Amino acid sequence: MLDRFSRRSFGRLLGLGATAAALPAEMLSQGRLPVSRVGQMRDFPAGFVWGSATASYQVEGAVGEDGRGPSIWDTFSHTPGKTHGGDTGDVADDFYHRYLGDIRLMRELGIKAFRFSIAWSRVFPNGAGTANPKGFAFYDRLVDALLGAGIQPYCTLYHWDLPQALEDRGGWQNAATARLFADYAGYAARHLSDRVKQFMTMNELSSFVELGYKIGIHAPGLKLSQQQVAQVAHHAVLGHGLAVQAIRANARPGTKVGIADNAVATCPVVETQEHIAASLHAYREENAAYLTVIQEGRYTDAYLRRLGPDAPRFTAEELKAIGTPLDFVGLNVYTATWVKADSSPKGYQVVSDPSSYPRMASEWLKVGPESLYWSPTQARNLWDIKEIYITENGASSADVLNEAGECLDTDRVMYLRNYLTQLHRAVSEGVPVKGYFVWSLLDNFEWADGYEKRFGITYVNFRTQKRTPKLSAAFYKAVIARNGLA
Ligand code: GBH
Repeated sequence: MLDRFSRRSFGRLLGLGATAAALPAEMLSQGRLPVSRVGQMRDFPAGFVWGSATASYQVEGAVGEDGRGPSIWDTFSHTPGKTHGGDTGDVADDFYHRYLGDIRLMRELGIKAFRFSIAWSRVFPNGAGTANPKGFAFYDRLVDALLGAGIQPYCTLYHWDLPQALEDRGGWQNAATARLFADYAGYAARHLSDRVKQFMTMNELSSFVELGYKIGIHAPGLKLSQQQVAQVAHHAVLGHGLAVQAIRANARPGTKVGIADNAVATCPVVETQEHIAASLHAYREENAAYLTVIQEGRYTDAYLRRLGPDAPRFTAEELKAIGTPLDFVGLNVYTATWVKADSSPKGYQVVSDPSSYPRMASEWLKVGPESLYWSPTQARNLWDIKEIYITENGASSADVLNEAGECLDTDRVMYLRNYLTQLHRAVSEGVPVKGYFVWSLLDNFEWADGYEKRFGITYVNFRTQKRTPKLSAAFYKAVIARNGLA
């Protein structure tokens, strides 16, 4: 048992801060704090899930094989002027044929879990109706190979590649899409849940709703009115909720259901009580149309007031479905949104960063490691979430192979090290983050940016399909091997 003095210095050594240092010794000894030996101050808890993530259209290629139907991203990427250099996902990383090699790559890095997504139009080429077993069989093979390599499969059901046949009937503007999504999700759960234990309904709802239907820079490339966009967002969260229910109704007992949401990661400009309180309030309001309604089963008053006549139309029954409790929440975290307290009725202000703010290779990717502390912390504090995963985190670099054939992406390593340090801070304080998925295993089709922006920890030569692990892969391998930072 530690005395009061040594408890305090022990706590300080562990970087636990004044609160933890003042905690009773029995909490430390009962292992309720993830304390470990001095010298291993940045350990993660035993069993922490170190993973990597990809998405169907970004890696698979093989768009015409085994009865796959077209998706909105085939249409969009083949429309002149929509993607960088006219790039498409026709071949991408050819993962459809090379997945065994890529699994070996993961194994070599010690990666313990792989987050992939299913292309809806491989399973239901027209979005609905009769399933296409030949298309679905790819995911059977993939899951079996992952398990054979000791890698846990985490399956996302929708990563933006809506079957074109459904877009032709209004896509997410049509509530029928939400119901058909649930049918497809139930089918996937029925056929995979003997082996897949973790499902995520959708990836980044605000991205596909707003980039696809409001700004028009992603598929299907529409610029709808505020009212129409609010309705699309409502159908997206409804599709999520109905899918949660369909997965539960069809999956084996013990299957866990969550989401991979890119909640706006509000961070206090300065870590004082007033700014922290403002940023917590901002987290709830800035995410009102997505994670907040999913967690609370209702839209916030401020959200409905702000939209006024443009607010979505909904029923009480729909809200109930949307709020179906989840087993875990997945957060995609890339960048920080800085918030300060102010005296407006809202009580907070989202700060516009100066033009000097540091960025990675993508213009939008402003560096904010604190987001990986604050996003899961805010979500836990607001909704008492019991299980959180970081379902994506990563960065684009201007990667090149040097004469020795290496890719020394020191900036990505710096980015990852700083973000993981902040994640460790959250875990040390008891925020229940169970795992982390780096985006991405491979350079891949970066949506409207085509192959111009690279997010992989593995360099891909898109002409030859040769894979070269980058310096960041060596870094990640070391993190996994020691279950923590140095
Ligand atoms: C995630 O999106 C996606 O889940 C993943 O598929 C993607 O490859 C990865 O991250 C890296 O981008 O052109 O300025 O309007 C992250 C959210 C959505 C952020 C698209 C950038 C375009 C911003 N991204 N957004 S802008």
